[in-house]
Amino acid sequence: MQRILVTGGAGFIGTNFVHYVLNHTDYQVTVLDKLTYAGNESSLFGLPEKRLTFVHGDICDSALVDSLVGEADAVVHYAAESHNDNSLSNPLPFLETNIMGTYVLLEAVRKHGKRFHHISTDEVYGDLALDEPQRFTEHTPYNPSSPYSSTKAGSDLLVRAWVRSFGVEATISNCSNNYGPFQHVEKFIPRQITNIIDGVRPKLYGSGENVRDWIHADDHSAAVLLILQRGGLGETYLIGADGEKNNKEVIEAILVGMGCSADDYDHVTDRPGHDLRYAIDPSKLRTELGWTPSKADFAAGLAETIDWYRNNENWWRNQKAGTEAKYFAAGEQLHVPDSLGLQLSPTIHGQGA
Ligand code: NAD
Ligand code: TDX
Repeated sequence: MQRILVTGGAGFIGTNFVHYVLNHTDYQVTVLDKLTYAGNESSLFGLPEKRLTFVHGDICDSALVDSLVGEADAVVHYAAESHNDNSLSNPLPFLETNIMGTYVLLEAVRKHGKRFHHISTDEVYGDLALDEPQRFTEHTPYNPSSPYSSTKAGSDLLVRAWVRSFGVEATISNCSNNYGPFQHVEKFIPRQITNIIDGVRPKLYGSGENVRDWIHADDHSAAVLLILQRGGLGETYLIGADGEKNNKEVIEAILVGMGCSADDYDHVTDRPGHDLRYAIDPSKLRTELGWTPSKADFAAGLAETIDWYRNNENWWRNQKAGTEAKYFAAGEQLHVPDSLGLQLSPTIHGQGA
């Protein structure tokens, strides 16, 4: 393998993957990215220019995709509309990019006979009860809840159909919640870190009992590279680092890690259809491909991530006001879950949700 085409390489996880590949292989990388509100070309600045080509374009542009796929040996497909809350207010771009964009890529790899790796999410499996002992496996039935996760599920099924019907050489990975540097401030962890930097209280949806299975983006990248190099064609691999935590625990850890009191946050309106719990059983990846996470210490990874946002304000500052305005326009309000029996508390510096 000489050249890989990375779609969505200016987004959070794609960027981390491009950094990882350039640091750990001798591959050439071409990034294809539309630079939506979530893409940031500056995340790729400073990487070796001789090994990295950036193409500004849309994965739905079949002529462009055809020519870039023709020049590559393999495609790793990260590009997507990725935020559940946005999919609730405007689902259409999710159908266009996640479904149609994946279709365009599949037709190109089919035509050119190229290796394809599709990046997906654990959310395709729906959610689990808090006390459910079985975690998600490659055999869990699909049961997506949101417009976002249903379009990701649809894209996975397209990949499987192109493998079976046309013999496309593809693999799929479904990963749990990522955290680390370069994540847009709309997402849970960076939103709270940057709120605290701005003197605004963090915002917890509902009661905060919802559980996410956190993995550092570098561990995700290492797993994807391994699957690309050694994964069985047509196979699906679940990626997770045994990192289950509820949202309340995470918000408290961020507050304490930033020198604030653990209860200095607001409960706000819950997300409609909010999935209760995700949890990955990564046994197949561990036993068949020998993957192990090297950044599974969440406290250490979180401290590193807090430092990154403190030291890179120029990277996130111009996303922040627009993101908070979007939450406000979507109707986010202070809300105390009945079960907590708490009083509403004022926000730091008088700023509300
Ligand atoms: P992100 O929103 O940060 O980045 C998405 C990138 O795709 C952006 O750079 C954007 O400009 C680009 N893009 C969007 N539409 C495009 C189009 N039509 N053509 C070309 N580029 C386009 O997303 P992320 O969090 O980095 O997620 C990347 C992938 O990983 C997605 O497929 C997502 O479903 C999957 N995933 C994410 C997580 C997570 O925790 N964030 C977990 C599991 C899987
Ligand atoms: O301000 C917030 N307060 C809050 O309590 C935000 C933004 C989120 N939350 C909650 C909702 C979720 O339970 O935190 C949890 C994580 O939220 P997100 O960061 O929006 O992630 P999630 O909805 O779990 O989806 C993520 O993981 C799976 C990614 O955004 C998806 O792209 C990926 O597929």
